[in-house]
Amino acid sequence: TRTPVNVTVTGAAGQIGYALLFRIASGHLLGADVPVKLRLLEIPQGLKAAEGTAMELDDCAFPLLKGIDITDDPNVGFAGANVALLVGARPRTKGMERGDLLSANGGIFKPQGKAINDNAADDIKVLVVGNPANTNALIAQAAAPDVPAERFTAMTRLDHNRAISQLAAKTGAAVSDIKRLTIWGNHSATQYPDIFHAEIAGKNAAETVNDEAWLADTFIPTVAKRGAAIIEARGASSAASAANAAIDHVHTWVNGTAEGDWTSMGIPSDGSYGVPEGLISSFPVTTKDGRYEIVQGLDINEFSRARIDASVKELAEERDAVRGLGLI
Ligand code: NAX
Repeated sequence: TRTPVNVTVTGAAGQIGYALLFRIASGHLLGADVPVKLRLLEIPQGLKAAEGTAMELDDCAFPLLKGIDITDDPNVGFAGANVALLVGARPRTKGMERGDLLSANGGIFKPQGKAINDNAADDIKVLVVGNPANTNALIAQAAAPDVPAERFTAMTRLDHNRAISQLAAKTGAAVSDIKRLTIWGNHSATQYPDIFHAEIAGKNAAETVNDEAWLADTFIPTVAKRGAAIIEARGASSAASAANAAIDHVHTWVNGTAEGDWTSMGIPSDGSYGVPEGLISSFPVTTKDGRYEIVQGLDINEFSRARIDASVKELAEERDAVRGLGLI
């Protein structure tokens, strides 16, 4: 029998946590044959609700779930962790400036990065979901000098999935026929969903759509502002779809992309496509054997270049701001 994989989830008592934990425990994160141990990391006020969720997890009698620990101590929460999903974050509240937001999250992600550095397993893989996800990932990574930098990733898979769904709706294609879509840049309103290399049932997506006005004025803003539209409709931010994207991100990272396809992940740049080295930016990646590689050699047209550059500029500004605050 296989040794269970230790999966740590922060913000476990939150709404994404509630949508995420049951799918991890039922085998959707790593595979239907992979036993898991869950570690739920919360702040003290969240512990009781996390215990309630753990009771419900028990009540599912999931065959793959080999244990649940609950803690408010990051050193305990990340001890022996193979996979860490950093979901808990400090949301922007009314009147909060960007600097306040970045420093509040620095107060979470810097100590968590250090706790990962000091306690996690050697093969640790980290996904940051909590916003601002890319820069929070950068802060955690900087606090974990002994962990290879490429193990720190940020979630743009929800944006990726949203873009596939919008493109399918526009063209009448099945979502499963859409391949090679890319989200570039920051998980923010500046993100750039790129269909110039995407394929719909083997045909180029941009040529199939053949409508640059739709692309610029409908598709891109709909994908970028989808989070706000969900809040408007649901009265609460995306939770099940965000949890689903976190499952997809890690599952793809661990189990590989399909032949001929790729996915989008926020990862430390190696300088590819003119994105300054070290920024955690979304790229097209293929994955295999638990590793990812940036898809190389794509032609970037002027339309795409301007939008990638704008999002990357925002990432550089966030990095400079957290550097100024002494967080990296
Ligand atoms: P909730 O407010 O429902 O839950 C957050 C939980 O985190 C709370 O239970 C809180 O007690 C806990 N928490 C706070 N600080 C913590 C710490 N230091 N250690 C451990 N736990 C801590 O938020 P939810 O809707 O679950 O969203 C979580 C995060 O995901 C937010 O930052 C949100 O902005 C972000 N999102 C990111 C998305 C992405 O695509 N990257 C999309 C969905 C979501 O908006």
